Amino acid sequence: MHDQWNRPEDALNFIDDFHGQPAVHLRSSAGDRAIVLLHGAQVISWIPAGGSERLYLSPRSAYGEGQAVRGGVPVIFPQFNQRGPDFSLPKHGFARNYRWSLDGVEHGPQQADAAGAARPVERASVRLRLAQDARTQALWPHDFSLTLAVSLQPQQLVLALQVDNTGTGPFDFTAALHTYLEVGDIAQASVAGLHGVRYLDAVTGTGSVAGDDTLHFAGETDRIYYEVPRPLPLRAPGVELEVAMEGFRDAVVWNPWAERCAALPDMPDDGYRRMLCIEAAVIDKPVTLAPGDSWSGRQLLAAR
Ligand code: TA6
Repeated sequence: MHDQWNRPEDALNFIDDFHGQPAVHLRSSAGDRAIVLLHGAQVISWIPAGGSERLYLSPRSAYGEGQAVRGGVPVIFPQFNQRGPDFSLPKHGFARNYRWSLDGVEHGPQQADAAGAARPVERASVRLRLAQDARTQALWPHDFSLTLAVSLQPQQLVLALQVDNTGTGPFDFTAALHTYLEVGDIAQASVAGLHGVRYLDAVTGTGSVAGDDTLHFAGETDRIYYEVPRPLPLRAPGVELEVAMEGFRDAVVWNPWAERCAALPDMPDDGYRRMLCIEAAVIDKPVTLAPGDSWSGRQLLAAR
């Protein structure tokens, strides 16, 4: 399992506390920084070198066993929202609600400088893992291994999710990286690259094909874009970001707007103004995994 990765114990050097939760702090030599909670394997901060925070994290989020953190990058598995394969599962599955284990860290070939002092490295990565236990079996009777590798690169954050079927029967799943991005002012934000992409408007329940290339925001938005063929550039005041994905065929764009946001107990009433979710997802066609098979998908966030 640990190939080029260092042993999990090495990662303990990078662990600190964040709202009472163990969190891995990654830093590259160029000065890029990220924080990843063991809870949910949730990235809750990404600051490219010389830049500002790119992820939105609610100041009213809960932190604790069985709870979902509101912001950063929640990992959604084995079901997106209530959209298949199993309606009895909790909304958005269970992966975001539990603490994952540390599977390894990658912190470069040589860490010490001439004086023997530790120095940060060009790339920094952490890998976390979740497998079935009594709690997951009670909700979803399958054996699985879920691995999230978080790689901090110059001006880029790469999240790679792998699902392995470690059991004796097949299973289906839908999944997402439910990425909350900081946009400063949602009324001035836009997402491009959508022309000709088929989508479901989950607010109205209607399907359509995007006529415009660029989506602007003036109210509640909850859309699932199917088979997205190209990266999606996000623009907002002080924000230029490209959101790309591999393996994940679908993308979700979500902002709850004022009324729904006010109804969320873990969001400030005006929190919707600063956030936009652009999610890498696999929803339309659930993935079926035979025993021994695996699936993987990546979301790549590049600061411009
Ligand atoms: O990805 C969009 C969505 O499915 C919305 O419908 C909205 O409910 C959102 O996820 C957040 O869900 P949560 O369970 O985290 O409140």
